[in-house]
Amino acid sequence: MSLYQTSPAVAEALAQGRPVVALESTIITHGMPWPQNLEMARTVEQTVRDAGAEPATIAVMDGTLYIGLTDDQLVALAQAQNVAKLSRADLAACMAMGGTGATTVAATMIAAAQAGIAVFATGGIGGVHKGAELSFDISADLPELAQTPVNVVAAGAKAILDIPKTLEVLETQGVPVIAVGQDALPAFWSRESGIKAPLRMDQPAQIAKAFAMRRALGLPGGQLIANPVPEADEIPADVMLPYITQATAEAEAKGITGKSVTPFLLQRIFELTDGRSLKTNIALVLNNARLAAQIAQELSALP
Ligand code: PSU
Ligand code: MN
Repeated sequence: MSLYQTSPAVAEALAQGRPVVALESTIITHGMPWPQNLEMARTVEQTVRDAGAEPATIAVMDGTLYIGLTDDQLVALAQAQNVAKLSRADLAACMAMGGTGATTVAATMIAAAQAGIAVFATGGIGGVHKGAELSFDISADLPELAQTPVNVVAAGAKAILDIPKTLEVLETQGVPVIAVGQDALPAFWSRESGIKAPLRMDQPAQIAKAFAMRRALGLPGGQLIANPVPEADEIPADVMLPYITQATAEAEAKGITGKSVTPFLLQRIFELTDGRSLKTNIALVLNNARLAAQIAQELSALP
């Protein structure tokens, strides 16, 4: 029995050496409300196809790790209740026990690397949470970037995180953090975080070449590609700040910890902004999908 099940379209693209872009599923089950989550999942797949690559949404359903989901599976996942949120620690356990779970950035990277997919588009990665010096809440996404060879295209780090600490951990772990088209690290809903990104590359070909160079040097791990949300869709940082502060205070008051923190904050910010944060979130995911498809094309064109 094989370790995972690849959809026919993804298997064919991989066999022909055509560009493939991995997509995560936690953003569907824990990152956005129904029914916008399903609409986003379908639109992001179509955006990858329109940009010349094959999308591979990744999830565990009834114990099987799927690389590429059918539309029926997407519909089922988007509506499912009590789906597990799978990271490095629980991916194998969920598969062993026949469970159903959505993959985070870390688990999606692991699955993508297994299947030979080197580019992955998402919204935002997990990072170092505010107050981590007391809570120790640091996402498993960060060490994953240091050890699994996948390019993760995200809109920077969310301002619900401690961005300077997140950058420090990424630097310690040896992860290239590459801003695209600007010097500043983007801050998810906002284009500007006020912090300069460690690296800047404006061409997908440069990003692909840097990834290939790491491999040639025998360096493990991937790259974090920080792609700013389009200007028309951004919410400026000063507008977001009070909502983030309020949601963070509520999470603390309610004693929300561990895996529940990020989903709680995203849901509260969605409510506090009357849905505006969700529109921006969807726009930046689509923008990341387009860039990821370009990087995948450049990678598959390398010798
Ligand atoms: N950021 C988003 N939406 C999401 C997530 C992050 O804007 O859905 C998800 C991703 O799957 C990410 C995970 O890998 O949250 C990080 O969770 P944690 O902070 O518990 O590691
Ligand atoms: Mn955490």
